[in-house]
Amino acid sequence: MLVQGNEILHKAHKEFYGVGAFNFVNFEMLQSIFEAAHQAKSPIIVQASEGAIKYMGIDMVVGMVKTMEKRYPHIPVALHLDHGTTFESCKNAIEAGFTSVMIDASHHCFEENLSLTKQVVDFAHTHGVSVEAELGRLMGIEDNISVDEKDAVLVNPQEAEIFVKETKVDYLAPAIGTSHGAFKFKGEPKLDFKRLQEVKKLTNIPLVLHGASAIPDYVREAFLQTGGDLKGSRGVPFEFLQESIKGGINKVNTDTDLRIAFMAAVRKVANDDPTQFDLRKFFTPGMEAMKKVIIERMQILGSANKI
Ligand code: PGH
Ligand code: CA
Ligand code: ZN
Repeated sequence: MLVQGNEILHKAHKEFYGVGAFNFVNFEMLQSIFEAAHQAKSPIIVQASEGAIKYMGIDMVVGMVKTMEKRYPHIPVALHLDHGTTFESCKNAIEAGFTSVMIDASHHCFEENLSLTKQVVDFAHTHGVSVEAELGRLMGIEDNISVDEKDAVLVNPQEAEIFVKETKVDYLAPAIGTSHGAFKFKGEPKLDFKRLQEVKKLTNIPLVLHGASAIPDYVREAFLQTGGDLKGSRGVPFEFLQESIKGGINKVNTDTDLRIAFMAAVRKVANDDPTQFDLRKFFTPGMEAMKKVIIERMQILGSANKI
């Protein structure tokens, strides 16, 4: 059932678990996410970035999700715009049928981020759609980074409190040291859990972790074994994901893990049988590989068996 983001995340917030927000760029990813949710009995958020919307067309994005939610009516699902950059982009998504949008204005100054977020919230709430915003910059932090440097890139908890009060945003992504993609940390992984707890205490709303892919060893290995190159890749360890959830994270954004798992399986078919050109022979194992990663994640985040 297609529901607004709040419906899924308020429950997660109250019961202290995390819900995977999985990016998709095609039917295969979407199908894997729904099938995993079905098997793990988990609610889901499916999200499309502006790039993904450009790639598929917004009518296709919404059409596919509406078909899937009919196919799996027992699964609570929200359709979310990931990293919306403008008011128009959020408005288009809302009018097309998205039930949740992110306005990402965190690269602007605090006042501009606040006023743009407020504008999106005012519009979204009159349409029954939930809104996510971001504070701070997504960036790895290292042990030897100074307090000043940390303060320059990570969320400021006092600002977060003001921001949430003034904008009435539904959920917030506080930067605590993660980044997008396969190369999140140069040395040992490090996140600012104290800052996270502080933000949770002062805002008391669902919080979002971006750049939350773990790149589990078996996924990296599968990619490397096919001749792929991911040298130096490092994700957010599972223990860190669980620690984040204890600190108040409820929406856990995941894209990279799915891409690597899928492409490792596709590469394997290509290597094993150079004569193969039936797309389904590549994509079926790709979907199986993604599904495994997603189910494992649902168990780790605590959203499994919540429906
Ligand atoms: C993400 C995805 N999407 O908004 O934050 O992060 O690259 O870690 O999957 P990953
Ligand atoms: Ca941002
Ligand atoms: Zn993100």
